Amino acid sequence: MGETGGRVIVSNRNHCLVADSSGTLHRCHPRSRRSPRPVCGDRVDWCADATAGWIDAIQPRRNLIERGDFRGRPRGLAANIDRIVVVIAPQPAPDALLIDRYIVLSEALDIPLLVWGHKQDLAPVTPTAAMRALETRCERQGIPLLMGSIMTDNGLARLRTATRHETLILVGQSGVGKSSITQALVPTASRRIGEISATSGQGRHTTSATTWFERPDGGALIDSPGVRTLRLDHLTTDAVDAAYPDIADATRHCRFNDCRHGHEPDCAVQQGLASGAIDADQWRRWQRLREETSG
Ligand SMILES: Nc1nc2c(ncn2[C@@H]2O[C@H](COP(=O)(O)OP(=O)(O)OP(=O)(O)O)[C@@H](O)[C@H]2O)c(=O)[nH]1
Ligand SMILES: [Mg+2]
Ligand SMILES: [Zn+2]
Repeated sequence: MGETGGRVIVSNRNHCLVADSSGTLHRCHPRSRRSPRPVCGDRVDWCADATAGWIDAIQPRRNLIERGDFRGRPRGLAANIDRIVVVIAPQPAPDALLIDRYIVLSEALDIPLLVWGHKQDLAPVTPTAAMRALETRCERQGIPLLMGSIMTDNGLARLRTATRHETLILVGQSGVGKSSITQALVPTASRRIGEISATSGQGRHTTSATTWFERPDGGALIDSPGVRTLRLDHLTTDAVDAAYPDIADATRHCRFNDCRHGHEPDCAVQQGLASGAIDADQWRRWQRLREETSG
């Protein structure tokens, strides 16, 4: 029996779990070793008998989020996403370079991004300098930056409203609260995780697999495992420039086309750094990500 329109909700190395139209999970395998590997969020044609299931085809993707593996080769993480939600918290402290990596990814794929400042019950009364820099950055680049927590009533209401009917992927460091947010936005999530464990034979505490959940008010939410970094070797320097519009703009106003922005005369970047128009930390991160993506 063949079916269309299944949703891949988890994809492992050798199999994936497909939710059929009624939400029931089926463990499915690719037809062969060379078949393209489905990722979380894929729509697939699939079939199953009493003992096993197979993926016949992956339906065309609207987009595909990839990150570099340990050698920098792109690996699929999730597909068909409306918005990347970068979750940060006072604890563990935000990593500005990691946030920038997600901004670059969002520019490269043209997927809107939102920064969610979580665990506000733990936030200091006076925002840290890093937090203020992020606020300025988001404001200048039109990136929504919202805050809340699961400890306060309606703490996630702004996130829910700002992303109504969208398919979100929650990303960020381990322990910032992605799974807690998932649980708050999708009350059936823990039951679902139980079903996934039963079907795939794995238990879990911290999130170990990128997982799709239907949101009760429409749209979907993908919870992903926490990361330390996000390799972007497979992207181009254009995506980095798009994520740092102020710096990219300055580099176009240097006197020399091949300016290396060091000690050259009339370097617009050095002038911007001297006047404070360009943030020195941001400049170092731009250099680092340009280097990584130009190889
Ligand atoms: N104070 C406070 N703690 C929170 C809040 N939200 C979550 N936590 C706690 O933060 C810890 C980590 O939460 P998780 O949701 O597991 O974090 P995660 O981002 O899914 O972590 P990984 O799966 O490892 O990536 C847990 O102990 C939560 O109870 C919050 O709003 N305020
Ligand atoms: Mg988690
Ligand atoms: Zn220059």
